[in-house]
Amino acid sequence: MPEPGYVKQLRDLVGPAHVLTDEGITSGFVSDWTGRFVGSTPAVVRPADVDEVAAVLTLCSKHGVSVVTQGGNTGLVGGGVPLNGEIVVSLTRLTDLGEIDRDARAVTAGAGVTIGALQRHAEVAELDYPVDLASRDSATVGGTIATNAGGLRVMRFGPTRSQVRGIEAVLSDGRVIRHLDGLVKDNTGYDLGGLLCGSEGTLAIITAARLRLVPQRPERAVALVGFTSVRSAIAAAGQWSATVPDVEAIEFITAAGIGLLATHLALAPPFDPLPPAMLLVEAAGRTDPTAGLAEVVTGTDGVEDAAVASTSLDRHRLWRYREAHTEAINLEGVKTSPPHKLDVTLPQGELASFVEAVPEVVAGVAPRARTWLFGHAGDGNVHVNVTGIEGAGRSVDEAVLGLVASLGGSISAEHGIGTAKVQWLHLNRSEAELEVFRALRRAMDPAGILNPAVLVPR
Ligand code: 2HG
Ligand code: ZN
Repeated sequence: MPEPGYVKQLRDLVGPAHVLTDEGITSGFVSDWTGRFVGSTPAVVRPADVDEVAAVLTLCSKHGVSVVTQGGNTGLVGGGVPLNGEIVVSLTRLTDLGEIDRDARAVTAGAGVTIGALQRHAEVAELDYPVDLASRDSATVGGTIATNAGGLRVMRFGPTRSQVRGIEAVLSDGRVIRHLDGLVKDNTGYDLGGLLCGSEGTLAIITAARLRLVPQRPERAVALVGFTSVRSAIAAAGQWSATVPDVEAIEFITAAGIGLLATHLALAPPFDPLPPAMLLVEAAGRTDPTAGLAEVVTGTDGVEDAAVASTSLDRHRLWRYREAHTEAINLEGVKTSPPHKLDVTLPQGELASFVEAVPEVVAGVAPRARTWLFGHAGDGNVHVNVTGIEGAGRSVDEAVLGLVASLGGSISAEHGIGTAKVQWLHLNRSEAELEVFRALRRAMDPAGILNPAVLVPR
């Protein structure tokens, strides 16, 4: 295919080295990590700063060229890859990290800064960026804001939206909106930073943010606790969110998931015999939480076995049982077909029934599929991963997400809608709400070039 004329202009704007067109090089930008979403692009553009992002968007608006914005490309719902031949605007060069304001406990970070780099930067000032997730060393500030990422500590600190105190972003016509003072109290009209959280690249390109930091909690303890049943594990998660002192994560895993870790990653199971369901709970504070955590665990109904860790090495060893799930499921997907990932939230009172029901619901429409369940039990978020789906993807999504909605849950707890769940958004959002979404898109992106296929497609 001949190169479109605007590609040369893009080279003039950001420098030839930062417009990638060779398929061997762009291949890493056109598909997602699971291999489920694969697109193509005439060019991957890598601007260096907000001014270059503005120049790129001005040009793309003028030519009606659609763009997909990409951070660390760790998204799981097909929202960050060019499925319709869009240009990819990759923000990984926007890595400025400002000085930490210790009094205000805040910092300004470029969109391309990884969550891991931000955490390490905060650590020097004895602070912490409270959003944490397994993909911390690839996921970026911009991407996690655009998807309002949740992760492992939402129950204590809230999702990304709760950390954003100010935003800098570029509208599709190249105008820059910048509100980075980061005052804790600031009622000067619409909260544009809040609006961009979860906007999935459809309203503007986020280039930097003022982010809240929290004091470090240097004393930590982790327990991996086996339960006699899924129901008792989930009941305990509900209780522990109120009773474990300084609790910051309660994660749910199953015996089947542990089996998968053994098969694909040679990870030895933590218990023998293996209980059907397990919770991994972490508490962290200024004083050692180990005794308080152990006391609550010991007094909980349905506990079959437990391992408690205080040293960093042992805590990481226990966390691996939870964090390695995504990797092991991906390897299973390579054998069968890429997993469908349905990140859903249920009201706490419905969580156990949902977890018990969902494998059968999947089997009803895809008999050869396997359902893997794990997630953030402390905030009601289960990750339903389905492998071996063989052409039944739509029926599986419909059955699982329909069940979620019927129980009063959300079809996306933290990954977003992307392109994968567009047709199911009506399960959670009324026509009036969707019309407001469309109106916002028209107002902020009149040219209709920003992630056109995502959320509420143009
Ligand atoms: C996690 O909680 C991520 O580890 C990924 O949200 C979940 O792989 C998944 O489905
Ligand atoms: Zn998650």
